[in-house]
Amino acid sequence: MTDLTIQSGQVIERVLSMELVRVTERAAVASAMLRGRGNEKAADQAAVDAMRRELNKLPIDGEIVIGEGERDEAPMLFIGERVGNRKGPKVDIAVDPLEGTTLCAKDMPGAIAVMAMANAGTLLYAPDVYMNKIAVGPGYAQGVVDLDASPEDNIHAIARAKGCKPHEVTALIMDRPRHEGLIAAVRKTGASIRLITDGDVAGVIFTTMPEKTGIDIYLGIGGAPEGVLAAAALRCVGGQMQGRLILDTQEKADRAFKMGVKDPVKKYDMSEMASGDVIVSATGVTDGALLAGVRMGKDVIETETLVYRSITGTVRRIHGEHRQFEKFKLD
Ligand code: VTB
Repeated sequence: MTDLTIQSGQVIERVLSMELVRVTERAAVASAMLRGRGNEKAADQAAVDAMRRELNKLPIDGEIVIGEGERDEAPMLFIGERVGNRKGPKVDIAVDPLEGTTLCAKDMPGAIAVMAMANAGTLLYAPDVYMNKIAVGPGYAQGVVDLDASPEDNIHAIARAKGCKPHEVTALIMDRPRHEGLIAAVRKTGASIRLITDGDVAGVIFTTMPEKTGIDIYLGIGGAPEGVLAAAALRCVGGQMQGRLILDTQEKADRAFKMGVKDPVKKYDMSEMASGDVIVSATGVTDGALLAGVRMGKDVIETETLVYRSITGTVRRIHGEHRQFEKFKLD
């Protein structure tokens, strides 16, 4: 067994966390080169290509379990694709090479490149459907909020736990017509709502650093793949999250079933979405409350990355200065 080897049940060797930083850094820089050009597809493709290239250099035997889509629709980083040099441990990989393609295309805050790596078979194989989610950061009693409780009850519970009034609570919700009722219910409590247009992986992670982001609770419906990535990050720092897939057509239910979802209405806890040792890396593409975006200097490209490890709960914020620009081209 080499230092980089993971055997099932063993700790993901920590040296790999730096390798993941490289992967999301490259994806972030590749998409940042197309930031603000109004072309979501091109920015996403650049991130996908860079991420795939870097993943394939890693000493792992990886399988994409959360990716860019199904095999026939997504030519790269599709669900089931094998990545890595096959010489290392078997791992599950979840990727969102450019989370917030619209944010990147419009150079709006909050686009990130993000991925998670875990022991094989430990990440939820979520189909590309919506997920109803609720999340709070660390420091609360287990079960303080619940996906099945009313928004009003959840806001009051958080206020009680914080020892404050509901109007001192801030919830983060995606700005969508489907959230009209949710938004009205939260507003009725007096709580403040920060609406975001996209990017709820970062939105959920905001709850883990309320002193920096001002967010106490995430509520609402976003992508299921994004839910698993967020759950993986939260597991590392000890927040709480629940999610339920929205399988509102037979086609979605069938697709989920094929991916192993036996109970279509199951409420997943964070530790069921990411049950093994996991490493999560996220690099900023555009500036945001979580991470600074890529800075394109004349001689230096700067990146900011957060890397999380569940085994120790360590979070590192890594400032990268990249000087060999040719490295960001095809290699
Ligand atoms: C969600 C959210 C993502 O896109 O998937 C969203 O989780 C799509 O939702 O963070 P809509 O269909 O309502 O637009 C993101 O915001 C970005 O990929």
